[in-house]
Amino acid sequence: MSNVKELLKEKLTAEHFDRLMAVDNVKIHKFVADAIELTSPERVFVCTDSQEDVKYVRRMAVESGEERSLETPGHTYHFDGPDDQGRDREITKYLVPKTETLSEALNQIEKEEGLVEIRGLLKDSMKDRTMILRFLSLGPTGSVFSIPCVQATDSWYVAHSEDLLYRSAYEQFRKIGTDENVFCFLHSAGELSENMVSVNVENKRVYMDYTKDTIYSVNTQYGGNTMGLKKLALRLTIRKADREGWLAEHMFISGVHGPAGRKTYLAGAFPSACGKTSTAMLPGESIMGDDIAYFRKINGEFRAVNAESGIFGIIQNVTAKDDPNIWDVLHKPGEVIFGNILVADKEPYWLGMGAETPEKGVNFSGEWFKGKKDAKGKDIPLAHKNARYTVALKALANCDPELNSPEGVVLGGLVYGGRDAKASVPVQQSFDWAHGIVLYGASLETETTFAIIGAEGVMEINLMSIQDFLAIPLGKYIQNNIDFVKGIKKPPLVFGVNYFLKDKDGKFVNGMRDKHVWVKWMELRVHGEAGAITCPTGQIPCYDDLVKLFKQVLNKPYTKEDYVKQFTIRVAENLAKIERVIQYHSQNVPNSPQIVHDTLKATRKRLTEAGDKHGDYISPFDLAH
Ligand code: GTP
Ligand code: SPV
Ligand code: MN
Repeated sequence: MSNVKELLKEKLTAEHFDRLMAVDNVKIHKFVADAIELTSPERVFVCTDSQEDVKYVRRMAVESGEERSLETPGHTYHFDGPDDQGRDREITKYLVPKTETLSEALNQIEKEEGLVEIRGLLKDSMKDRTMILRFLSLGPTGSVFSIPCVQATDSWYVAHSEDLLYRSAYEQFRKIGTDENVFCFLHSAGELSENMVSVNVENKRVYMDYTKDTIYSVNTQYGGNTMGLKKLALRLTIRKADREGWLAEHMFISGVHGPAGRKTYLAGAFPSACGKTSTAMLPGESIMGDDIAYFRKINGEFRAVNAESGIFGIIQNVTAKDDPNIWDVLHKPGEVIFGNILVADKEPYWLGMGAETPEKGVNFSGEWFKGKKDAKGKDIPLAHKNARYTVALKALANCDPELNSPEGVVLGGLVYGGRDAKASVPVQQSFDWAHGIVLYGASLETETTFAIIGAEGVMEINLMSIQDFLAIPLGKYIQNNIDFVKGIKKPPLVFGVNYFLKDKDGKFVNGMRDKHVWVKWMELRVHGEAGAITCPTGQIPCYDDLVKLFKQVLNKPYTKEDYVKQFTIRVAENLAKIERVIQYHSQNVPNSPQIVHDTLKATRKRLTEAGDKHGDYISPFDLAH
């Protein structure tokens, strides 16, 4: 590029050129000039933090046809194409320079080859369209946690969603240094159909140039593939956190209320569609975040912020009874974007909403009617399982007041959980920090879900629920977690949960709301106010405490039969799982820390010994003495 400023001056109107120049940063100017040269937009809209600009983006999302209005004021809906309904692992790749190697477990392509490919796909992609430029912050603005990000996109829907999900930071950008590094995201939805969905699905690509902290995304609209600040940024952030000595995690943060007005913050990692939002959304507790958390050590404390400020949440099974907080937001005037739901008479419907649903309407497949089949002859459901809603956290009555606090909150506990039908008990606490990181985090085994394109229900190891986003050696990442609490006065306790344990007949052993009891138990444990029974994989709750908590939290009786069914240690299933984890680490994590191997072997020994003594299924009552 000959002269960046000249090119920008030529392509932008005077007003928007001035807006961009007010952000005096070399990387941004170069990125925008290159993006314009590559994609050839008709015009460039530099979005500031002003209400006027934000309203304009919102209006254009509807005028462009990417979103349509629903009956309730402020509510809109958007569809992604039938093959664009979730994150797509296969087409998401790291651009790796010839001189470097990246863990084989990570999807990658040689950098020059990948750049040629994706830049070829982006060439002239914005002809006749507007390039929207947004300046946003990951983490609260004006904080040690903040990461400045620039999004360039031709999708008003993406720009609008990011307004609900992230902190607008144009004013912050005006203060950054000319050489400061920022994350840059370039997205084009590519060619669109009459229904305004990306049509070039075979050319869908998300390529990540971590050497430049720049990510390209094309021929897709689904949020997880397009909104730079969501999972695209997380890959870059994990590398940055690794360099700088902090942690970026796929975790919710929630303020759990304890006795006498006490509030204890918990953070938790679950793979996609395995329980983060549902846990963070528990009625009566306060929600600080539901997907991405950053942790730093500040003055010997373990402090956490939410990278985001909104929710892109799964709407399937959201009911008035189980999820009153979000139900309320989804039914009253205010800004909500529904994605991939069913619309009939300008009202939204979804799977498992606990209400009657219409026989026909419009969904991601176009006009829909009950019994409609796809090209392969499979029934098309009324809405996609991965249908989602997008709202700002501040729209929720129970949004945590510390959401934008620059120093974040002190964490009392960490939780790991996956979809494990067979082995893990519903809730347990580790013996210590490293034990929990290894046995509940680095050993997390889970079923694949509808949030990711591909087969559902396949068991896989998903380290700390973050494996899709890890761009550093897996063993290094585990070690960083283990080391993180050095110098922390009161490290968080570590818990493992499993909301998806099933009985012999394939039925879940717990109800949807039981998790509320588990988090209340954790809250008490953090303050030493509940007992526990030692079992081979950790410490489980005592029956009497659960009786009290079920009564207090859910006003439900809790029988000894419930307890035995849920907390019986399934020795053979746990041993089989440990074997798979041991094998996984020895095959796929060449630099897995020694403590991982030691902890897994010690667990195997504990399980074997307990099995020899008590048999294959150990009632928790047998462990109590
Ligand atoms: P991402 O946004 O993809 O990262 O997912 P998430 O971890 O936030 O998942 P979420 O909490 O939205 O839960 C996903 C699915 O799990 C929903 O379809 C819920 O209905 C289901 N689910 C949540 N909790 C439970 C539970 O306790 N039991 C059962 N059986 N299903 C649950
Ligand atoms: C996930 O898949 O973990 C999500 C949704 O939170 S996405 O935006 O697709 O990443
Ligand atoms: Mn997620």
